[in-house]
Amino acid sequence: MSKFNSVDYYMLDDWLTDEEKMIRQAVRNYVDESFMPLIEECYMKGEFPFHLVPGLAELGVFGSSLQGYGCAGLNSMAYGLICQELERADSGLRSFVSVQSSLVMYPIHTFGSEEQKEKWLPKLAKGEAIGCFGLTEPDFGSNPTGMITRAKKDGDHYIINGAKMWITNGTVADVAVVWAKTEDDVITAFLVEKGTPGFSAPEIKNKHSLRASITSELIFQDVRIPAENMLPKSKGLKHALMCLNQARYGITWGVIGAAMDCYETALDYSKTRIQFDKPIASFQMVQEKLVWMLNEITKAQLICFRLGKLKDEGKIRPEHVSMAKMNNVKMAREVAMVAREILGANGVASEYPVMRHMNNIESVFTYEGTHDIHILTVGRDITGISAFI
Ligand code: TGC
Ligand code: FAD
Repeated sequence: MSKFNSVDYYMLDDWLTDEEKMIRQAVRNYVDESFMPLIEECYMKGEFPFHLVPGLAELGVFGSSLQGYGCAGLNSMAYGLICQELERADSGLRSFVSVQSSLVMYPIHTFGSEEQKEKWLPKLAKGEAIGCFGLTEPDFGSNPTGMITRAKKDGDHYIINGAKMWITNGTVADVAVVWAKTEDDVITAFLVEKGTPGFSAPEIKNKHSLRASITSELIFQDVRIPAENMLPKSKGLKHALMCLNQARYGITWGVIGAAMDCYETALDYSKTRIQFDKPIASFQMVQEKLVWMLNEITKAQLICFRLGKLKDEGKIRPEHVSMAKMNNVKMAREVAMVAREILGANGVASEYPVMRHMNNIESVFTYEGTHDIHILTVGRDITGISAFI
């Protein structure tokens, strides 16, 4: 049973239903019992603990907010709380679930044919298949519109050529959702299965961040796939961005978990670390840092609670998600840095989770739209002027 209690200074738990609290507790217990004892070693070795995937599936975390096909059909608050608990352990764990749920199952559910849904969704929900999402290319990250990966129709097949970069779970994925331009220049999604001739997915090794997560290149050299592997309702960048909205939503909650872990670690440490014959928590400058962390976490929680309600009421706009991703990831990045400071030299030790979170958040700051891209998205919304063109 987990000993962790949420950081909840404003008693926001009052706004959760019993079911939402129960789901959070179940994920919290699983993470604390099964994942926490392994994470530091996994991070150091650069491995993801794949043997825990069936346990995660049993909790219903894969495609948790989708309906049917073995998915749990939970609301957005519950999905957010799941992400929070996972990322309290490690951003790599939340990433795994974000990609599987929001970037693989969501597009198949939303843009796929009935056959594609029947074939993939139950397996992905049970963790019997792993997926990845290929949008970013070596030369097109923030600006995916420029992508050069092509899918050319050839009878009842498509032939794919190109490359994707920085793809979470690429090497281990059974199925890749790949975004490519068709001959009429429309960005479209295709399902490319592991082992298809001409398709390879080498791992990108030696990262300093998200080490407990697999990141890969995807290489396509005349990869011939059946025409029915195209997601028939996917048409244009907008549909890729719709998937990103789902994942970005999860990140806004997830990073609060990482920040909570940093805050709790710093708070505990400050009460027991003695300098000048007093616990460092007694020093005004340390108290200021702790209060600042709690204040920032609380503001981020308020954003998420409102965002979750907007999502469930169908009132959410992509720009709302951008503002939350922008605020909350920056918050977590800074909270991790201040926590590291409070721990002094111990802040860099692997005995404490702080520097691992700090390094992880550097990736989270960049992926799913960089911090600056989200600023410009909100800027475009309020001024009506696009800084992108
Ligand atoms: P733009 O003209 O703005 O948009 C094209 C069409 O899409 C609509 N749209 C959106 N729709 C849904 N959701 C959104 N978030 C949307 N943003 C825009 C827009 O209304 C338009 O619709 P229509 O009907 O007029 O056609 O396109 P743009 O080329 O100017 O690009 C805008 C920009 C820069 C915001 C976009 O390209 C962007 O978001 N870039 C960032 C790329 C990104 O986030 N990549 C993420 C890759 S996946 C990843 O990182 C996974 S990490 C995995 C893990 O968790 O481990
Ligand atoms: P660039 O686009 O080259 O940006 C570099 C810098 O320029 C940034 O600071 C950016 O903010 C700034 N910049 C760019 N354009 C503008 C502008 N118009 N105005 C102001 N500043 C600008 N992608 C996937 O498709 N699938 C995945 O599963 C995936 N997983 C990832 C996992 C990890 C660990 C990482 C690190 C990345 C992952 N990505 C994935 C890629 C990620 O989405 C991209 O890294 C991200 O979109 C940014 O692209 P880029 O790295 O090419 O940076």
